[in-house]
Formats: sequence, C-alpha cells, structure tokens
Amino acid sequence: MVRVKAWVANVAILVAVSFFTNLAKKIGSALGQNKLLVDDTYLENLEAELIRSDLGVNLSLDFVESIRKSPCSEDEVATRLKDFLLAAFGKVNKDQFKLQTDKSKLNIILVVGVNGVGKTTNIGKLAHRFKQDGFKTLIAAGDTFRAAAEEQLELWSKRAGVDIVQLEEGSKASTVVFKAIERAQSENYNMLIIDTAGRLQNKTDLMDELSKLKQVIEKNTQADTLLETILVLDATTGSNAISQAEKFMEATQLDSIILSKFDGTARAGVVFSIAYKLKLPVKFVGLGEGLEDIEEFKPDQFISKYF
Ligand SMILES: Nc1nc2c(ncn2[C@@H]2O[C@H](COP(=O)(O)OP(=O)(O)OP(=O)(O)O)[C@@H](O)[C@H]2O)c(=O)[nH]1
Ligand SMILES: [Mg+2]
Repeated sequence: MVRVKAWVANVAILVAVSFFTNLAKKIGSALGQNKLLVDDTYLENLEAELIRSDLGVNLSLDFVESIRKSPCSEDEVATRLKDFLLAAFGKVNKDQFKLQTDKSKLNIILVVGVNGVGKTTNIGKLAHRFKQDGFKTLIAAGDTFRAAAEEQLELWSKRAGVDIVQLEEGSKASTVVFKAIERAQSENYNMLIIDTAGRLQNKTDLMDELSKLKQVIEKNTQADTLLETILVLDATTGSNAISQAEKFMEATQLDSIILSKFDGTARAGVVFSIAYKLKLPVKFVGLGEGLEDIEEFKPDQFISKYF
C-alpha cells in the first residue's frame, strides 16, 4: 500500500514536471526565445546538421560534446558555436594568419593544389601584390604538364609586370625550379613564386614528384631563405578539402592555405575543420578573377560571414 502511494506520488511529480516544462517551453516560444537547456534530441539533430554542413565530423562531435558537458539553452548555442570556432582558429597562432616576408632575403612561395582550384590565377594576383609592395618578383612556370598552363602564367606575368622563368615544353618541373632559384639568386630577386601542375591528392606518383620538387628547393637555397608552401583550396569544395589538405601536408609539409573562389556563395566551413585538425592557417582569400581580387585572411570577418 505504501509502495503504491509512493508510485502514485512519483507519477504525479513527473506529470507536474512535464506540465511545467511544456508550459515554460510554450512561454519561451511565445517570447520568441527558448531559455530551457537543450535536450538529447536537440543535440542529436544539431550534431547531424553540423556534420552535414562542412564543419567536419571531428569538430562537430567535439562541439556537441562540449554542450553536453556544459549545457546551455537553444538561444545560446549559436554564441557557443562562434566561440568554439574561434577557438578552432585559436589552435593556430594568431600571427600565423599573416604571411611573414623579409625584403632583405629571398622569399619563395611554392603553390600546390588539385586541378583547377585557382593556383595560377592567384599566383598572378600575389605577384601583382608583392610587386606593388616593392618586392623584386619572379614567377616560375613549374606546371610543365600542359603548354597552355605556361601561356596562362605568361599572361599573368605580363598583367602583373613581373619576370617569368619558363623552359621549353616537356621540361621537368624540377629543372624549371632549379633554374628559377639560380636566376633569383644571381639577379637579386627577393620574391619567387612557383606554379605547379594540378594533381589529385590520391595520385601517389604525382605527389612524390611534388615532394622531390620541395627537396630541390631546400637543397638549392640558403638557410635564411623564407620558404612558404601554400595549398590552394577551392571554397566551394566540401569535406574533400580535408583529404586534400592531409595528403598535400604529407607530401610537402604545408605552411598555409589560399582559399580561392570565396567571391561566390560558399561559406567554406571546412576551413575550421582544417585549422582544428591540421593547425593550418588560411593566409589569403581569392575573391575573383582580377589582378586585385585577393585579400589577407581575417579570422573574425570569416566567422561573421559564416554566420
Ligand atoms: N570567381 C573566381 N574564380 C576564380 C578564382 N580563382 C581562380 N578562378 C577561376 O578558376 C579557374 C581555374 O583557375 P586556375 O588559376 O587556372 O586554376 P589552377 O589551379 O591553376 O588549374 P590547373 O593548373 O589546371 O590545375 C579559372 O577560370 C579562374 O579564372 C577566384 O578567386 N574567384
Ligand atoms: Mg594552373
């Protein structure tokens, strides 16, 4: 009898709690806000939604876990996500978002990436930018796979008004790079930007070729040369960008990223995931096909645009 009474009391409490919970939810929605702590169903939906967006599995799961550990209301989730994404960028040292250069030394930028992401176009824009900034700039046509690639880079060299090193069709990329370094050193250039052929990250032989290219640079330059290896990522690429970053990182030990084609509707959430997992900063953003359409990356602005 006592047990039945206790059971009835428990049920009454549950009914009352559920009644007041629903009432509070209704009041919350009526006020246009929800002050109740998020529940499991909400978190499961959120997790699926974040993974479906291009934030990546690791980051999404870790974020949802952080809410489970320290719950908040639905209203607060967006702010918590903003902070979490800023912290993801925070894994990268703040100064690292800016390309470090030194006019008194030879600066070399090796530009790599899969086919058609915008390597050559952004080399043209960078060359223009560095020339404006007073660098004696040279570009090297290291994409020897297609004759059209060299013509395209030659056109950019004319637009930017910078010198170019290109060899006859069919030359090895490593020979072009060697010659370009030789010229840069003997003629006192302080900025050398090297174009490379686009390659899929799962083509081992092509990735090996890239590793060798990097060795050629390291072997033929002085210790004080500032070498930056930049991966160009197309902002419209989803999670495949993570695999691109991982594979190119293995082959060439990347320093940073140029996020190209960011002038469209792409939000490029994958960049958070890459910063979170690989600690790789974005340094430039490509915003079109013109000479001036490149900007330095600003983490805060990027996050605002993302939201
Ligand atoms: N809208 C827009 N288009 C871009 C941007 N960057 C490059 N493109 C375009 O993307 C296409 C490919 O650019 P490329 O510079 O040839 O790309 P790539 O990586 O050198 O290509 P491959 O050498 O073939 O691997 C061209 O039509 C460019 O005009 C950008 O920031 N915004
Ligand atoms: Mg190209």
